[in-house]
Amino acid sequence: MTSTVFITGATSGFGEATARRFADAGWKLVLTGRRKERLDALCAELSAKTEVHGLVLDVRDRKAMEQAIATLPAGFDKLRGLVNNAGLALGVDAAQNCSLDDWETMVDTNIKGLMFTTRLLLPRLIAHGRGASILNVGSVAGNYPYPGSNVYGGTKAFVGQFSLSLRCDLRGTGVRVSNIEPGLCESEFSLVRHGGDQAKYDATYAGAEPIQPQDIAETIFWILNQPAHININSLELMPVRQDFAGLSIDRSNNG
Ligand code: NDP
Ligand code: 8X3
Repeated sequence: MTSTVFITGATSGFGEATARRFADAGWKLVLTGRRKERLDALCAELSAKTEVHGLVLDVRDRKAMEQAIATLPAGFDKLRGLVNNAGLALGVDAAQNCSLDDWETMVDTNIKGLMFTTRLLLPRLIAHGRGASILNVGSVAGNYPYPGSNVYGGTKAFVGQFSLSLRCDLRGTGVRVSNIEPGLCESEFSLVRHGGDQAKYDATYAGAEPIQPQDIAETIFWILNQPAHININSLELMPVRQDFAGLSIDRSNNG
């Protein structure tokens, strides 16, 4: 039986690279994203290699998610992989200056979207059973605080704890759960975070030798292809040039 993987946020960055990696290996794909033109183009390209089903979907839209997943075509009823990748950060301002709308968007996408996708697809992963995997995309921001990580970091801490809890609930089903926690990676993530500001994007990556989406795709592919008796619980990866800022001290006498 051909393996199938469902990837959210396949229209750029990690999701797109991961779709290409699995297509090269002959897996069937269900790919999602909001940008229809990009999704259509990717599906058309990869359909030369494998069977691809594209879903133009906003992961925040619970009703649309329910409808789309309930009506997946025959042949996609058993999933070997779910890659919960769709997500975003908005801004790097201190909490006291942040937009509440931005915070809500991050919670709705990174927490609720991941929650909807997981719950709706669990029956198909359990139907596959032994060897199936849920791969959640967390972040180092869920493990270490830094100025401006506030709600984004909080959403990724949720991803880590939810992943561990899911493992307990899935005991006996054979379904595995992994959380990857990347540090600085070069993708549109930083354009989105900085409101499309190309100069800020360039400054983020200058001299940093960031991880590339293909590196993440390779990591995800490796995790999903571990022997069925092994669960990679979490995997944290950073560029060599990124490390830990250390504990800071305010000596301004202002607070
Ligand atoms: P990109 O911005 O390149 O990709 C994000 C993807 O998520 C896009 O395909 C986008 O598609 C999709 N997406 C965003 N919002 C929604 C939504 N509401 N509904 C459906 N799809 C959505 O960033 P990355 O590839 O870098 O990010 C992927 C994941 O990796 C995110 O969860 C991010 O938090 C995480 N991450 C990124 C790091 C980095 O440094 N780049 C490091 C650690 C983790 P569309 O806009 O078409 O909907
Ligand atoms: C994104 C990685 O280091 O920008 O999740 O927080 S970082």
